[in-house]
Amino acid sequence: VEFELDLRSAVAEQALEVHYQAVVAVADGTPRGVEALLRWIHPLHGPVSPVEFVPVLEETGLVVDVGRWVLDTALADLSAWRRDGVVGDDFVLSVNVSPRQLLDPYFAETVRERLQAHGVEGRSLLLEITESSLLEHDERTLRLLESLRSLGAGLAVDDFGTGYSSLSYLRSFPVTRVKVDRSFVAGVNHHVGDEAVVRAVVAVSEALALAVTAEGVETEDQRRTLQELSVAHGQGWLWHRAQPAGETAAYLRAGR
Ligand code: G
Ligand code: G
Ligand code: MN
Ligand code: NA
Repeated sequence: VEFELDLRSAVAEQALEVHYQAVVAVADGTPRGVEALLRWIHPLHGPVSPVEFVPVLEETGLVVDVGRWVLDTALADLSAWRRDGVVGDDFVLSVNVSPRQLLDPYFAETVRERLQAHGVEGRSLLLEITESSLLEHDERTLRLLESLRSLGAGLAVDDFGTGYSSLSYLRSFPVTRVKVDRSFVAGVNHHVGDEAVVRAVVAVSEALALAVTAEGVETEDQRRTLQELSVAHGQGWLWHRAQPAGETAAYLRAGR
């Protein structure tokens, strides 16, 4: 309860921050985009992981307002980077969307309106949804995802492979990208099963014309294997840890 109160005041006092992790070409490390990641710097406890507080945002419904703020902040940063020549027109901003946000009847309208306000085309935005969002799939979710697609936005399934019935979701929902969960990337050179999963995800994605991003790439060995497996995009500490907008801009500039 105290945690929840702290979180409520953090939201009220704008103590949350949006940091960014680069998404790069696996082949040569060229930045292709960033993922916006929420951070909470607690006045006493220091940085608190979103793994701990995003569920609380979800339960309290705060995630709807916070999510809107993340989207707005990230689009403002993208727009500034474009203006300053830090990134080109084909650079893509990824924003995480929680299951609760997909139940917000104004979500698609918010996205449309925020894109317009910042002068960003839909195709420059990738919305990351979890498998569990699709688990609660119904006609309404499907229509929402279709309206997001009609804005031009991409849709990625986050943490892919950690849920279940994943393959049928890829066919039933209008997703454009799959993010291979970092647990598979971690073992890709040492566990035959992990390599097989990545290989299978790439094969299915090719068949369904979906793009693939590998998460949690930490070593050159992993990078090389992912390149051999034809994974085009990657994220991870090998290239870049999430940082505030200013530091991220410097990274992006240097990597062009
Ligand atoms: O950076 P990492 O520890 O930073 O993120 C942990 C988890 O928190 C990830 O699964 C990520 O999807 C989630 N997360 C980070 N930022 C956001 C956000 O803005 N909205 C939602 N819904 N989840 C987020
Ligand atoms: O949305 P999502 O679950 O994908 O958020 C990304 C999470 O993965 C964040 O918690 C982020 O800090 C974390 N992360 C990003 N790169 C790496 C990495 O190379 N290794 C590990 N262990 N975690 C990472
Ligand atoms: Mn994500
Ligand atoms: Na993920």
